[in-house]
Amino acid sequence: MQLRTQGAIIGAGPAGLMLGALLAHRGIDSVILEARSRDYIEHRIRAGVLEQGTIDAMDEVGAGARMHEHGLVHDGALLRFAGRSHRIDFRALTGKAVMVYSQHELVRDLVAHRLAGGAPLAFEVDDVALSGIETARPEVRFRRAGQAAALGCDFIAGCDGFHGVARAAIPADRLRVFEREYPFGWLGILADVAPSSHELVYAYHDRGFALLSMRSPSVSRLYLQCAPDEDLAQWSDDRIWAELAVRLAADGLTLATGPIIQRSVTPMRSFVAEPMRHGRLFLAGDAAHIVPPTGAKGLNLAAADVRFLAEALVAHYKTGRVDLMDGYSARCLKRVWKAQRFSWWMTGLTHRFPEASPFERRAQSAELAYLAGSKAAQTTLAENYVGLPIE
Ligand code: FAS
Ligand code: PHB
Repeated sequence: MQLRTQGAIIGAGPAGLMLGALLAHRGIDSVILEARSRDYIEHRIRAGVLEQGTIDAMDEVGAGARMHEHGLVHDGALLRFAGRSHRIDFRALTGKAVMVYSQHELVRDLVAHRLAGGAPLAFEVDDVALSGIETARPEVRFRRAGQAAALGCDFIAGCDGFHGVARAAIPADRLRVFEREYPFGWLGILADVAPSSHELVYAYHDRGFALLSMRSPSVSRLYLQCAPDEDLAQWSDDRIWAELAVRLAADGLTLATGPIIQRSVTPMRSFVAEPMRHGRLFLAGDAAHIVPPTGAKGLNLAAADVRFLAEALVAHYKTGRVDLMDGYSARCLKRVWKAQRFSWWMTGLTHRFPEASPFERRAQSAELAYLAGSKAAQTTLAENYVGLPIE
């Protein structure tokens, strides 16, 4: 079956869905091809913090109603170490806030918005293959329900995440990869219990990092630093709660516990593939970069990429301009590398590195203490956390 569209989008995660919505909003048609089922992507628990730019994009396309209804606006977060909490007041330091709203809810909103608008979104496709990306007539071949199809298009957006196929379509000698593996991962849980703090708590402890986050006033999301290949079978509910209680202990906090309804281990890496464009193929989101989730940047970087890409494609179709397309990769990478630096710094500040020397441990403690007492240091953290201005 031969199909035709202006933009072929591979992947229905936040990047692909938001790109499709931004393009549709400006009258440009696209087809989104997703490997998984609708149910799977709408229940995949991942990120939880939205920057204002991501919120604005949801509002721009008209998919923000549920986000504003259920999202939790947070004016600050707590940094906890040596048994004490220190509040970083985002609103006072930057005039901005963030919103806690689960990625899978944002995906659900964008899927509903896409389907309501009648734009094509194909689930459970497989054997996706790109061709002609160095020509003016690129093509995406795929199979769905046993039927082979070919989608002719003007452009392909590789929004298929770190393990997708789009990045691999760029010749290896044209791609430069930068990466760092961390000697730990995060054991994450979703628990049916009210959060023990109204704001996120990032905790450094000699036993390792812990994060208290949330999804609603009655559902908590918590993480603890673990080995990158941690065996979840070794972690009973009681053991998880006991370890979180030790690492998050401070100021007499009592950690409320409850039924754990989801658990996973996420390895930690920093990764950037340059450039983010090759011919008619544009990479966006995790297909091009991965950050350690400590800075809550992954989802928000994906949103920024596709806002830039949508702007470039709209300018091309409406005015014939190609400069924004030609400048897409450089513009994204400026933001990506600042987010990489912040995420790497935030991870280094709050995690226990097994190979750290006694000197490095003292220096880490001193940096935490300096941050606790310095408005300038807290402003630096806050302006990166709430999201740097779009350039
Ligand atoms: P995604 O990976 O979300 O979406 C890619 C989509 O492409 C998927 O739906 C996939 O099924 C599809 N796909 C893949 N290959 C395909 C193919 N060949 N054909 C068609 N479709 C294909 N970020 C945070 O900020 N905070 C967090 O706590 C956090 N936790 C995370 C936990 C995990 C386990 C992972 C993997 C990531 C986490 N992230 C977190 C980062 C995450 O939120 C990403 O930044 C975000 O999902 C990026 O969105 P996309 O670029 O759309 O990629
Ligand atoms: C989350 O709520 O899942 C979350 C929040 C902040 C982070 C990472 C994850 O830095």
